[in-house]
Amino acid sequence: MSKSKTERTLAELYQDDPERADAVVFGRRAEASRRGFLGGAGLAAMGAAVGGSIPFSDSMPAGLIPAAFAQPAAAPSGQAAAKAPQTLDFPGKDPGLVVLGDRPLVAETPEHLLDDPTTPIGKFYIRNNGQIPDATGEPDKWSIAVDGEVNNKLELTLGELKSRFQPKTYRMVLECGGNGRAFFQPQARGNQWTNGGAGCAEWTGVPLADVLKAAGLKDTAKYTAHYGADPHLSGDATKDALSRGMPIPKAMEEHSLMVWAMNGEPLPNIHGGPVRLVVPGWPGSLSHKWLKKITIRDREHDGQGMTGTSYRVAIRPMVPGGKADDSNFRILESMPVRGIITSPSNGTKLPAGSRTLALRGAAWDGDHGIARVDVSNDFGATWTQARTEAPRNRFDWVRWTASVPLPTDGYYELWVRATDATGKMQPHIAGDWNPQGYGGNPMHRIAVLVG
Ligand SMILES: Nc1nc2c(c(=O)[nH]1)N[C@H]1C(S)=C(S)[C@@H](COP(=O)(O)O)O[C@H]1N2
Ligand SMILES: [Mo]
Repeated sequence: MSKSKTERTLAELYQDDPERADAVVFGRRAEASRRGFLGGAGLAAMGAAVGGSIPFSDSMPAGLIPAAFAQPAAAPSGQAAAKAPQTLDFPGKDPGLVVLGDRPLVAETPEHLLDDPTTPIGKFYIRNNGQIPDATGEPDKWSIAVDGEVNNKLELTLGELKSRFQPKTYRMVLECGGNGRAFFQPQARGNQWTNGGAGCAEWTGVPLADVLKAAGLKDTAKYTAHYGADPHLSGDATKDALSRGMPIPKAMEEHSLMVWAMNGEPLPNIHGGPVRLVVPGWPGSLSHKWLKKITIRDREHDGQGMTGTSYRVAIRPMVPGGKADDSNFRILESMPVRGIITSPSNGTKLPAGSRTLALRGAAWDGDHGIARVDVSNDFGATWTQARTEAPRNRFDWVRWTASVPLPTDGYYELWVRATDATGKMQPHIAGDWNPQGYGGNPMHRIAVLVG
C-alpha cells in the first residue's frame, strides 16, 4: 500500500475503508442517503461508479462494497479498476488461476473457472507450504510407512497399495482451510483466498481405513500424523513443511482415501503425486501430498500446522483484530457451507433489452451436505430457490441452476446463498473473526450490467 490517498482508486478505497468510500461517492450523508432509498446525487454518483442505473437501488444496503469493484474484470472504467491479479504460469495449468504467493507456490481458481461439473486438473487450485519435491520417478516403487500405535508396522509401496486393497473412486471437494480468508475485516493473516481455494475432482485410491485395519490399531490409537516428501521452505531437513493429523474416526471414514489418480489420470506431481491423502469435508491441509508416512498417536498431533492459531478458530467470538487467547481456540474440523456463482462471471455485460439471466454454480460444505441454494437479483430483498443436482456421493459438490428476471436495463448484483443440512446458511459477511482467517463463507455475489 504505497500509493497516496489521492492516487487510490475507488475500488481500493472500498476495499480499505468502505465508509469513507461511501462518503466520497454519496457525500457526507451517505448513511442517510443509502438507508431506505438511494436518491438524487447519491444514486447518480453510484450509478456512474458502477456503470449504469441501479434498478433495485431501494434495497441496496448502506456501506455495501459494490460487487463491480471486487474483481478487475468488472471494473466499469480504468479509474475504478482494481489492481490486476497475477496470473499463473505453470505447465498444464490454466493461466486464469490467480497467484496468491510464489514462494511457496499458491494459486486460486476464480469462481467462473469452477464452472465444470468436475474440476479439470488444469483449473484445480494449488497450495504448498514448502518446496515442491520432484516425486516423478517410478511411482509404483514409492513407499509409504504406517507406524506408531499399531500392531504391525507397514512399509508399503504404491504398487502394493494398488494390488492389496480395493480401490474406490469418488468425486469430492478439496478445500483449503483458509478459503474465504480475504473476506475478513480487518485483514486476517495468510494467503488471501477469495472462494477459489477449492475444487471438486474424481479421486481414485484406497480407503485409509483399510490400510489402518491391516496395520491393526491399538486401543491407544487416538490421532493420525502425516508426513510428506516436500522440504521445508528454508531447506532445513529437521523441519516439516507441514504435518497435520486427524482424530481416528475421521481417518476411518470410507471417503478418507490414499489417492493415486485424479480425474482418471496419474496424480500430477503438483497435486501430491504419486500418492496423497484426500480427507474431504475438513481443511485441505489434512490431505497430505507426497505422502511418506502416517504415524498413529495416542494423543492429538503437535506437528507443523497443529499449534497456536493455525487451523484453529475461536470458541467464544473474539474482537476482530484483537489479541488471541490460546485457551479460546479449537481445531477447525468440518468446513463451513459455501455457494458460488460459476456462470456468468463477475462483470459480465449483457446487451440492452436482456430480460432474463441464467445462473449456474456450485455449493458444498463439510460433513453435513447441502439442503438448498437460493439466489437473489435485488440485494437480498427476495430470494428464489435454485434447482440442484443430486451429488454423486458424499462430499461431492452440488451443481445448481437458476433463472432470474432483469426487469430493466442497468446494474444488477446476483447473490447466492447455500444452506447446509443442519439449517446453517451462509452469512452476509465473514463472521467469527480469528487471527488466521478460517471459516470465512459470506454469500457470493457478481455484478452484471445490462445495456
Ligand atoms: N506435503 C504437503 N501436503 C499438503 C500441503 C503441503 O504444503 N505439503 N498443503 C496442504 C494444503 S494447506 C492444501 S489446501 C492442499 C492443497 O492441495 P492441492 O495443491 O493439490 O490443491 O494440500 C495439502 N497437502
Ligand atoms: Mo490449505
